Amino acid sequence: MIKSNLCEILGIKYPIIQGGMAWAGTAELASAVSNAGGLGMLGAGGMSLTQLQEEINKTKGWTDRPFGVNIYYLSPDVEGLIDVVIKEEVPVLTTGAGNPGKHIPKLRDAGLKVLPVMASVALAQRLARLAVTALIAEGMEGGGHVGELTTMTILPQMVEAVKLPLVAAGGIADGRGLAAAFALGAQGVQMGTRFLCSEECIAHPNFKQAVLKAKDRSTTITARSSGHPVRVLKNRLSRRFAQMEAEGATKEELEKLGEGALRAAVINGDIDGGSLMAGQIAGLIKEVKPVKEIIEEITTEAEEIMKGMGQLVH
Ligand code: TUI
Repeated sequence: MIKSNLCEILGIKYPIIQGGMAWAGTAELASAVSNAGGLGMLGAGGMSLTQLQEEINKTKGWTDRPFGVNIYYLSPDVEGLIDVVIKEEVPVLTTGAGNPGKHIPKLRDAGLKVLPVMASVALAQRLARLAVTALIAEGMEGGGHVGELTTMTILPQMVEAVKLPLVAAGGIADGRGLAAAFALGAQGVQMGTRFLCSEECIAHPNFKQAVLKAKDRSTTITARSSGHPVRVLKNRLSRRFAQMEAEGATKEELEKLGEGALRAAVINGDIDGGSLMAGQIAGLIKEVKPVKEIIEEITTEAEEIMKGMGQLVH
């Protein structure tokens, strides 16, 4: 059985965290992941305070295991969302697309375990000094908001730079990815795209089918020039982004083009005009499966790979 320090720290069976996907990371998915032994996450990006409250209530009703909330730092009311998380005594918080530094003391005082998602070493070092629980190192293979480094390069550099448990994210969807993450020095993984294609995820079937149909080169990065690059499956919207950027569109014009597009993809299944956020590993995902099967297959496969690797040592 695969186990690591991360399991002890978070009180989970398997060292697998579900990416806190906006719109797709609802109570249905988060509770399924937690019930299957991973750490389920509610993606608060796009949620109002009341919606987050409702999703927390539902998750608590559907699982007795630990779960967390992901706060997207470009959300309009980050403070309000954090206050809901603290009031509800949610055990774990992850952050994305920004520097959570100013909130760390308050979150730690409230007893929360905080795992910021980081895409570069410098900010990770600053946060490590504020005594966060662990760091999630995310490579640009991942879906949605991304940095510039790959998982293969950011992980060992972060291992050298901080003395904290690390979680690998970006480009991981099977046991090979989990084993590779351990080899690079991580204590576990975070996966988004793989869980998007689970039975329990409420994402529209059109979106899931688009991921299943994806090949290795089916994703692209949009809106790089806005300062908020986002990895998506190529479609009409991504081509429109590329065209507008080539024509020198402003940050505001690009932001306007992206408004409501993630909701359109996840909820309405608009595969032409929606923002189909997904990682480069989409090409490996061939089937929508129950969360429990996904987790058990990945951990069993990683275990076999890691045992097999011993045979290479002479
Ligand atoms: O957050 C993510 N991925 C996301 S969030 C998201 S929601 C969304 N909705 C509409 C439009 C766009 C996105 C979809 N995907 N990943 C974690 C992550 N964080 N990747 C990179 C970073 C990051 C970037 C900059 C972390 C910190 C940071 O700091 C900048 C600073 O303030 O110094």
